[in-house]
Amino acid sequence: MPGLLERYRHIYQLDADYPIVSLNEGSTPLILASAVARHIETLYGVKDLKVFVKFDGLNPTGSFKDRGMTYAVSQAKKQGATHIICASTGNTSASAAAYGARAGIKTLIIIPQGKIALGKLSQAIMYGASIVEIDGNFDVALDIVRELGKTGRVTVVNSINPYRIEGQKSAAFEICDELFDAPDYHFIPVGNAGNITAYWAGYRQYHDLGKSTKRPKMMGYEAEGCAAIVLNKKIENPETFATAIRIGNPASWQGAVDARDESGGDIGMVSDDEIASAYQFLARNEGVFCEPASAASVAGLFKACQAGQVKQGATIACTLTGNGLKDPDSAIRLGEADRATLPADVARIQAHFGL
Ligand code: AN7
Repeated sequence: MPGLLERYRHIYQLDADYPIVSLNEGSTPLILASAVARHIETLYGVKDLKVFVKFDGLNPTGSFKDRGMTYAVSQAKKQGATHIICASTGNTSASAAAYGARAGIKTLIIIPQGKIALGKLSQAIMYGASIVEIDGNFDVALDIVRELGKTGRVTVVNSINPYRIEGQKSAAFEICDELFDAPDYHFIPVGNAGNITAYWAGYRQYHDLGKSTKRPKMMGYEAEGCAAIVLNKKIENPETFATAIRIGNPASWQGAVDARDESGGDIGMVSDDEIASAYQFLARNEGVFCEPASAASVAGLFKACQAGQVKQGATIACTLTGNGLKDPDSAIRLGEADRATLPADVARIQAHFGL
């Protein structure tokens, strides 16, 4: 498959000479999650759900950020930018650095020190970005990026750049194309709230174009320790082990509220324990290894079913925003490891496995 700007060129209406910077992002699998549906029926009695996970962790840099970055960096290139800059909890910086490298544009990154999953940091290093770690959280880093953007010498590629949201809409197009209609509910993690804003714009646009008969209820989930939108106040010291969504003052706050209200959906919060348990459930029962923040969507689905918010027989899409390999530390810390160290001896190993 070509990248998403090529795939949806008719919607993005790009000129023939538009300089697309692509790593063939998008077209990620929409995987039927029948173990999730069975679990919900057993625990909460909601029957006949068709649950799909949109595994955006299978993008070129391992997260959904590539969908927006292909467009933001293409546009930066078109405008002759020499530098792009972003604040990040990790995935945006990995993606920006990759597309920057591909475009021949220098990438500058500001990240909270010690709060970036190892895989993401390794990506930014390998792609050759210039990295500054600060003694401050993502929200502080984004404020600094906004200030540096005002110099006019760098192009900001955080989701305050409208091309990011435009590119990320494509995930909603793909889901509708594959299901031949929109789902009834869409569950998604919420950090800076760009992605929920983008999906809602995508679902609206497809509906307006007559490509779907309905629009889903948008169900967004923040981590409990940084639930700014749910609590309707900025969180000064956001905390969660799902570092990707460790954000206390979401830039697209209003977009998330509009998505919720216009779709008749909800923004809720899930605890670190609920996130960790969905994270494990997906790996052990579906064979899908996403990163912790991504599992907030499925944790939210469990919670909404328990609360009676989901109708029997519904079609449900859950975005899994990032790849589990991004954060090996969390996997090794939280996975229920069945591990042993034994001598290299057939009999001993046979006995250990009970064969
Ligand atoms: C895996 O990389 O904000 O609500 O700087 O990496 O659109 O912010 C990451 C966010 C969910 C939240 N899941 O999406 C960044 C950054 C994963 C993420 C989110 C992020 P938004």
